Amino acid sequence: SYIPLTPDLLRHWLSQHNALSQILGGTPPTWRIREVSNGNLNLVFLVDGLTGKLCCKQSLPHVRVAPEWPMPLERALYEARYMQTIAPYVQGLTPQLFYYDSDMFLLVMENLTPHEVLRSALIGDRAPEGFSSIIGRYVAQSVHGTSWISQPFEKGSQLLTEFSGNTALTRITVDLILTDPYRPCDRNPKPLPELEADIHFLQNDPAIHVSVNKLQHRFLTQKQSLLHGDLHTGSIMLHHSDVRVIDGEFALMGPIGFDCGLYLANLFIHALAVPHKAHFIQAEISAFWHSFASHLRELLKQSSRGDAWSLSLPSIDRQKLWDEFLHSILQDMAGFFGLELIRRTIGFAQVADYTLCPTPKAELVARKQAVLTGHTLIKQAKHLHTFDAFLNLLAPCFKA
Ligand code: SR1
Ligand code: MG
Repeated sequence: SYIPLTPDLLRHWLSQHNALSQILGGTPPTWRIREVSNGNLNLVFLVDGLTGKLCCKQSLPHVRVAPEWPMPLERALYEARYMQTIAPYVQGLTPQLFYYDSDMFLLVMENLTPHEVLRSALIGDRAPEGFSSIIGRYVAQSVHGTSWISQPFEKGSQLLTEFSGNTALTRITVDLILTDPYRPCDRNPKPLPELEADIHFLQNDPAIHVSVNKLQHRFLTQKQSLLHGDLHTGSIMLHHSDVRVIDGEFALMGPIGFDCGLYLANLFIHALAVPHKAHFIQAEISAFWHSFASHLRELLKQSSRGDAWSLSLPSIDRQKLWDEFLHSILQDMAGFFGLELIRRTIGFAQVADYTLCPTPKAELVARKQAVLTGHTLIKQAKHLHTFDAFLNLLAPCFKA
């Protein structure tokens, strides 16, 4: 039965699991076990043995960084399901899952040392160019493989069933990303005094509330594909060109643009915090979209098993269908990008990138740009027709 692990309890648990003990090699007392939890929610341990190593991740019955906030344990089950579901499509871009214990809510997976979390690599200026092309491919492959276009509708219905119970983490997203920043809420941290007017505006502007309401509705109703659901720069690890997406516990069926928008917004915040890296980040943002769009088009070309888009079309009409699909993803991406920018700047779960600002004044400028750009994107998303138009809305920050 469930008990939160300590290094010694984990040592004992691993010693009871032959296949895992064999990966580690040597005897249990020789295993080096370190707790390295640094996300908001879970316990994470790295285990080094004589011949192999493992990463063990366990749910806690509360939010790790806010113990007074209870949280159901089942998120580990959804993470395991997500990893198993998308592994066949994404060709090695996730860690290997070795074992899931449904009583302990414990995942045992590939230990990715010497990989580094992308956010830390960006902060330490160690991220190599071009990682976003790989993320673009990952999103294209994972959302295409789990869509209604690539598989019989019975499989899509099964995914809806398997992931619709992930309500506790979807509730976090609904509250933290789609609602709290736009209303007074105890979870929102006390803002810098100079941001109070910007926040007051966000919380009282009916025009932005109309757009946010529409994005809430799209998030909850557009069950296009299986999403990662929390694809930010802390959910990616890399070592040179080996890039892996981790932490799929927020997985749900939803609008494809949500994964795209969250990822790009987190990259963009890095550029706001470190303006001299604006060109590097702008290139990554473009690389993501071009890779995503070209991989998705290629996969759509090969799709033949879906019950959506099952009728053959003359080439010109097929192209038009794909253009319209990408266009709607672009618009969703822009809207969710705006929401993510705002919540990471004024909401409960902020990001470490802002600590790179050299002075309080520079941090204020970066945060104001994030709120303003987020606001603009949320309102303008529905009017965007091209990726260049999306980039143009970011351009004032890249030029600053
Ligand atoms: C209470 S959890 C806060 C945030 O951490 C996760 O990584 C998600 O981004 C969530 O919104
Ligand atoms: Mg996470």
